[in-house]
Amino acid sequence: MQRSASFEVKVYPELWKVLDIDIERLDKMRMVLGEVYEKHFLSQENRPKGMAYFDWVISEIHGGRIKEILEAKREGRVVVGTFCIYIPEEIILALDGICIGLCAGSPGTIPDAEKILPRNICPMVKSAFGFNIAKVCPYFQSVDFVYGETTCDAKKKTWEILNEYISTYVMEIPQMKREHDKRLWLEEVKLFIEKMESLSKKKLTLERLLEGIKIMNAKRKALQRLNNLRSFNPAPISGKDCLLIEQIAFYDDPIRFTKKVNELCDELEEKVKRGEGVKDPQALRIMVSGTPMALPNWKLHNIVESLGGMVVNEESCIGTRYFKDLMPEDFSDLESALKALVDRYMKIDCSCFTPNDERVEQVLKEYRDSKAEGIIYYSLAFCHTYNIEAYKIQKACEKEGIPFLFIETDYSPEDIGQIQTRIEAFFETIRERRR
Ligand code: BJ8
Repeated sequence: MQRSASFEVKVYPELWKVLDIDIERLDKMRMVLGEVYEKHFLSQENRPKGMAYFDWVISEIHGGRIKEILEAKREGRVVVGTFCIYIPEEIILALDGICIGLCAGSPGTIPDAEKILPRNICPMVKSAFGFNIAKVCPYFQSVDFVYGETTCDAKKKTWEILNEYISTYVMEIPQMKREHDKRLWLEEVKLFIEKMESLSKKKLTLERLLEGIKIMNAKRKALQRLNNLRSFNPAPISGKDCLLIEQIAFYDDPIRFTKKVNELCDELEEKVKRGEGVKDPQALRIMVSGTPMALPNWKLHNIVESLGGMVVNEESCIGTRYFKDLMPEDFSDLESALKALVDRYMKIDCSCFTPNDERVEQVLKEYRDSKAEGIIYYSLAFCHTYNIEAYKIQKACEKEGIPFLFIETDYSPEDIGQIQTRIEAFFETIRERRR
């Protein structure tokens, strides 16, 4: 095993062997991850002290958390791998399970996937699939099964093939939000409960569900608190660090994660009181809107912040779409709690829905709340729904006089220079407005 520079993503060869990991390859990947992390995260100036916990989480990404998960499995807890924020985590937690959002943000596993999947589909789907077939993700190797969904064509057809490698269940997500669509989804949620009950050998009760709801509400409130602090100028934390926390939210222990995010927010509130920020108050404030950026996809944030901008909001599933809506906590029976759960999840404004006009309103609201000065609309290549929906968002931005830039990209570094040039020109238009 090689050693990286000063920041090291820890090695766990014995554990990896038990999990049937391609050890040599994972070792190379963790070296690259360590170098990239050191370069882009640890080099930032005025970084809050509370980020030390999240640095530790990354250093333990291939072992520490895996050990916790395997220990939980030994206690009979069910571990579910997911790829979408429509999978109701409250239910998994209520039945004592663990929910892990699986890795899907690396270009390194795409060539593996392209041996089986077509090249011209979303890089997130290919990356995730590649992680599994190349056996380089300790999380994939640890989950009991994967719960996929029918949100987009690339995903739903890939699940059929993924099921040949790892047990994959699919939840049907309606594509409209009429009353009968909600009824259909409630039935799907009930099938999910049945599946979880049979594996966990536990029965979902109202009390259990309320426990799950409270854990998730606390986690979402902590993330809301963090996001709200970015609206101050100067912002007390960088966009890169916030994106990292939003990514870690999908696999860390939820109770510990919530505590650490709140501790970080305590520190940031003090910084705000003292008027301290991570960058000059003149830094351009940019909101990012669009497709999720799965770990370790930091490409756009790196470009924006290396050019002197500051990302102040992610209108994305790895961002506000995950935490903007809470659940009520007072129910008299399980059925009404499940109906409220359906209502909460149907507020997610993913572009796979039609019509999806509430997203337009939400983007404008988040733009105002975050005190951004321009929107970069981010779409992964071949994501048809987000790509097409850019038209409506752009039109709304033009009407409101909001500077708007559309970027369609994948995980490769090849277009970084071109994106930099476009963002520099975009920054210049924002500076013009300031004059
Ligand atoms: S709720 S955004 S997490 S589906 S995989 S749709 S990028 S082509 S991720 Fe998503 Fe759930 Fe919606 Fe959110 Fe496009 Fe790629 Fe499909 Fe994607």
